[in-house]
This record gives sequence, C-alpha cells and structure tokens, in this order.
Amino acid sequence: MSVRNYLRPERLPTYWCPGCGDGLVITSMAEVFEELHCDEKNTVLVSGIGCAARAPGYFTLESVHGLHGRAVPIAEGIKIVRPELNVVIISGDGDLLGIGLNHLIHASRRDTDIKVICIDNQIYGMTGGQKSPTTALGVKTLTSPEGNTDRPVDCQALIKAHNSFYARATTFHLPLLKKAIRAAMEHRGFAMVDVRSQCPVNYGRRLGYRNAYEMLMHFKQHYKPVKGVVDRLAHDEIGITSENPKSQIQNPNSA
Ligand SMILES: Cc1ncc(C[n+]2csc(CCOP(=O)(O)OP(=O)(O)O)c2C)c(N)n1
Ligand SMILES: [Mg+2]
Repeated sequence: MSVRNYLRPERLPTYWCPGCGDGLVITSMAEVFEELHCDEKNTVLVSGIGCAARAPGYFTLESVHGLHGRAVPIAEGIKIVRPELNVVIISGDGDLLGIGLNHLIHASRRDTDIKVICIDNQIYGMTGGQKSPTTALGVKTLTSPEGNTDRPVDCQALIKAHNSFYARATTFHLPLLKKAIRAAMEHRGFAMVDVRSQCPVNYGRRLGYRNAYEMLMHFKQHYKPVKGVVDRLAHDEIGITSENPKSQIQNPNSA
C-alpha cells in the first residue's frame, strides 16, 4: 500500500482550520503505517472527542470515534478482546490529559500494549480556545484572559513514573515525529508520543502569532532534538526516552 491508500481523499478538505498541525501528524502516521505494513485487518484507530480526535475518520483503517476522555478504555477493551491488533489512539491534550487523564495513567501503569499519539496544541481547540491541561503559565486564552495561573501537566513525569515508553516531538521536526511514531508502534507495551502542534486560530491568534508558519518557527527555535535514546527529556527537548527495565520496580512486600 502507498501512503495515499491510508488516507481518504474523498473526505478532503479536512474539518481542520488552515494551518492546523493535525494534518502533519496524520500524514506522518500514514507513512509509518505503510512502512510497517499496517492494514485494516491488523490495525485499529481509536479517538475521543476534539479536533485531533477527528483524525481517525481520515484514515482508511477501521476506527472508533468514542466519547470525550474515553479513548483509552475503548482501546484497552479492544486490545483485551483482540490482542493481535495494533491499537492506536490519536486524540488531543484536553481529551487525553484532562478529562481522560485517569485512564491514561492506569493504562501506563498496567503497561497495556496500546499506542497513544497525543496532539498537544495546548488548548481546547474544537470548543473555541479554552485553556487546557497543557496550557503554559501566563498564557491568555478564552478562559484565562488575564493569563493562565494553573501549572501545566507534566506528561513525561506521569508516563515515566511507570517506566513506560515516552517520546516527544513537534510538527516542525517531521523526521523526528515519524521516528517517534515508528518507535512507539514497534514498542511492546504502553507507548505515548506527545506531539507539540499548532492551533493558529484558537490559540496562536490570541498570542500574537500571525499564522501557522510563525508558530512552527517557534517550535524550531524553542525545541532541541536529542539524538539517540535518553533517560529523560528536558522541558525544551524532543526525542525518545528509554524504557527502564521492569525489574527496577521493586515489590515492597517481597523479602
Ligand atoms: C463530557 C464532555 N465534556 C465536554 C465536551 C466538550 N468538548 C468537546 S471537544 C473538547 C476539548 C477538546 O480539546 P482537545 O482534546 O485538546 O482537542 P483539540 O480540539 O484541541 O484538538 C471539549 C471540552 C464534550 N464533548 N464532552
Ligand atoms: Mg487541544
């Protein structure tokens, strides 16, 4: 199959605003799916609700468009019944790290063999630009007109608390994004790719970015790609972190 076979041209133009990063992520995913020979018999996509959660509908693969925050339990259910399938979630920061965060933490803790691609645009895009769990301190949004006073969720800390696979990428650094998605797909067990993406309309516009290009240039300047596999990523680094051996998790009740 070629990359084009994974996407549905008849559904174009997409629901997304011009300049949205979601299209870059689904194209990268399609490229990885092609490399790994994923098809509708061995791969299923799952999402919650949000702009990012519309992504599975643009793929030719089978998919479930679930409820807000419930992508993870749906994916876990599919994996339990059909363990031979690649179960891949693609959803947003509000969906996965806000309303759905409890599920995400428990799936990581259980090391359920699902892949989570989180398109983190730091905003509730679909509903008009309310602050999300990843909105940075001081950022002005529809619901934080004086600047956000809530500290953002540290996704890496939550996932790596259980020694699970975690990678961070951006929509500017496309080769790294693809590499991270592929590494997650090839990983056995829970794997999360945290993709920093741009929402030029409901986020960037309020912060003075004139277009998506300026937001991508911010990613270029702010994020430093890290070579190889590292233990932890600094807040401004992107790359793949190592999964620590399970043996490091000690059972306090054992002798
Ligand atoms: C139970 C429930 N609460 C709230 C909503 C409203 N809602 C729809 S999408 C959304 C936020 C989506 O944000 P995110 O997951 O970051 O996706 P984005 O649109 O930014 O890609 C919210 C709060 C809903 N649909 N269901
Ligand atoms: Mg969002």
